[in-house]
Order: sequence, then C-alpha cells, then structure tokens
Amino acid sequence: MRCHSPIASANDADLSTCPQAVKGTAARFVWICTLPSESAGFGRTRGNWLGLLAQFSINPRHLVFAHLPRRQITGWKYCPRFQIEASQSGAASPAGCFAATFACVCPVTLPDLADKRAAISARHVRYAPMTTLVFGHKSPDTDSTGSAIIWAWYLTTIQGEAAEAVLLGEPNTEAAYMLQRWDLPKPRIIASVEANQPVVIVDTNNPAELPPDINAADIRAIIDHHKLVGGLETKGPINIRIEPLACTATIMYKMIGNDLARAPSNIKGAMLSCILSDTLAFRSPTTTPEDRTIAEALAADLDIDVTSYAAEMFAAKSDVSGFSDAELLRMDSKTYKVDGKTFRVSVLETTSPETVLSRKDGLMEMMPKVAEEDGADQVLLFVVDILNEEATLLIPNELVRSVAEKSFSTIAGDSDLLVLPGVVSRKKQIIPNLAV
Ligand SMILES: [Mn+2]
Repeated sequence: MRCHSPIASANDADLSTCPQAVKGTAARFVWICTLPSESAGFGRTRGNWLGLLAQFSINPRHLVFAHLPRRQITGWKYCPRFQIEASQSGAASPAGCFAATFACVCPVTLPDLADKRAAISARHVRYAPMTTLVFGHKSPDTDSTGSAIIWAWYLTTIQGEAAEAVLLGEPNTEAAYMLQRWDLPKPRIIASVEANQPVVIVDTNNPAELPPDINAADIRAIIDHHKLVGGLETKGPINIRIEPLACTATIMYKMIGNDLARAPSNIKGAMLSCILSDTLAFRSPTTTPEDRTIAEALAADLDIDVTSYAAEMFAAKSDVSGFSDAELLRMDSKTYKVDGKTFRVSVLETTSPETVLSRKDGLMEMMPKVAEEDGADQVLLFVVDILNEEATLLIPNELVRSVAEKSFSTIAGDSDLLVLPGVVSRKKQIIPNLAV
C-alpha cells in the first residue's frame, strides 16, 4: 500500500477523502506523515486523532510521526498506547510552528511500514515501535529469565503486540543453561527504564528488585507468585495476576491456555525449566499440585525425563566456581526488614553444598562489605542442599547466631555453621520465621 499524496489539511477533521485509508482495519501501526513545508496549524489534540482513527475503526497501537518536532508532541507523552516519534528534520521547523499538513493516515502492516520508511527516506523518518519490555527481578534466575521470554512470546505471537524480554542483570548459571539447552537467545540486559516505557513485570512485584525508575515507566501488567509488598505505581488500571503457586510460568501456562499449542518447543521448554527450578523438582514445600501436573504435562509433551533434566539444571546451578564471594552473596538474594533490622537473605541452591561451604571463611569476611554497600544490616546466607533437602546457615557473628536461634528454635552452639533439616524454601520456611 502506497500512501504518499497529501489528502487533507490538518484542520480538516474528516479523513474520509483519504483514498488509501481502509475502513474497518484493525491496524497495529498507523503512519502519520506531516509535511514541514506546510505551516498550517497542527491543530489536533490527542483526542482529535483518536476520534479520527475511530472513524475508520482503526485501533492503532503505534502512531509514527514524521516531520514533527518532538517538543510539539510532548503533550502526547501521556498517551501510553502510542509510540510518538519525531524526525530530526522536523526539529528544523520554525519554532512554535506546528509542522503542518498531514499527508495521510492509513493502516499499514509492519512490512508495509518498512517499505514506506524506505520510500520516504530514513533521513526524515525514524521508526521506533513502542515495544513492551517484559522482565523479572534483578539477579535473574531461571523463572525471571524464562517467564519474561514466555510472556514476550505470548504478547508478540498471540496478542499481536510488540514485546521484548529483557534482563535486569546476568542470568544465573541455571538460567544460562536453560537458554543454551533450548536454543533461546539471551535477552539483552537493561539497567534502567525510560519514562513511559511500557513494561510487564514478571516474577516479582517488589520495587527493590526492579530498576530504580520503575514507577516512571508505564507498568502494563504484573504476573507474579510472591507476596504483594507495595510500592509500585501504575498509570492506570492494569491486569495484575498473583497466585500462590510455586512458579510464575505455572500461572502463565494457565493464562495462555489453548494458545500454548502454538508455542514452539523452546517456549514450552522454558516453562518446564522455570517450574522445575522454582519447585526444586517438586521438593520445595511451595510446590502445588498444579505446578506438578503442569510440569509433568509439559515434560510429556516435550518428551523430557523430568528427573534427569532437573539434575542437569541443578548441576548447572551448582557450578559457582566463576563467581566471587561478593557475587555469590548477591546471586539469589532478597532484602527483608525484620524488627527494624534489614537483612539481605541470600540463598544458594546447590547439589554440591560442600563446594560453597569450603569457601565459608571468604564468604563471611565479605558479608559486612556487601551489607554496607547494599544498605543492609546483615547478610544471611543459606546454602540449600537440594538433594538432601536441608539448609546450612553461615554464622559470622553473634547477631546472626541470635537470629538463627530465635528464628529456627534451635541452639546454634559455637559452630559457624547451622544445619536446618528440611529447610529449602526462603519464601515458605525462612522469611516467615525470621526473628531478631
Ligand atoms: Mn519465581
């Protein structure tokens, strides 16, 4: 579809003369050209445009502007459904002069848009669809990595919305194994989000685990399985789904429903990986019958043996040789306040606890530094033995000794290690018991 000729002045509210406009098209992208040579007022408010597009039953996700100085469309920034993009050439228009007549408004498809972009010249037009970023928490584990990928696939392929999975840090070794095993590209890593950037948050709802500027973003949805901690602010009413299941991917499996039949095996593989990771292959007390049933259905579909695949994942997670003591303390760590004290509660799930415990002196030495740098009073490190289903808490000082005895009704003695039989879940067995 070509759409080059000017067909209406900006002051004409009626676009029905546009020969290229196609009524009733559920366009995902709408191209709006403005001509800098015309000095007629660009007298359209956001509402005008929306009304205009509604005339054609066009439901655009993105508006692309050409020849329009960014400052003149700043009023649009609160219009979250649209990407507003101004060209550099437009910025050369006389100050205060809205750049002009629009050439056309017509529904286009993405390939078509690319075609137009080439036709009109990249000098005049920059195209940047407002892609929704999907991400989980900082220090991404398998669920935060996999669920972001799964949901970006769902939004893009099933919902028809541009979406990209991103990470808030390097994935842990198990998540990296999942990416490689299922031939999934590693999502790019971001440190911050821009104002009004549409985002979907998965596997957390805790601002402390998200970019510092998260509330300036346009949070579109939250899918999570952690307790609601508060602090996130949205620009409007949004979909929030939090369920007391072991894993975000389990919730997504339910939300995606029959559309999962359209998923490639690597998306299903990511789902299975997330569930096996978060449930520690059904050992964790957070595991629900739903998590188990869904994981088993996925495994059967993929012809994967759960036991051996989980063993491969856990072996990958247990390979921590490449990490410094400080990195180990921060790898899987969440901050909690208990009776006025702030704890960084770190968990290392491993099939080889002796590997980590052999480094206990270095780890304990590093704790005060990490705590200070991260604004915590104390780091608590629990080394979780996945296979034997027990945790070992490192006891570097009297504060931790006292916390350990009060929290787990035990006597820590003189040892700098305290074994807690049956404890594997921070969410269910550690955090709820923490006492100072
Ligand atoms: Mn999770």
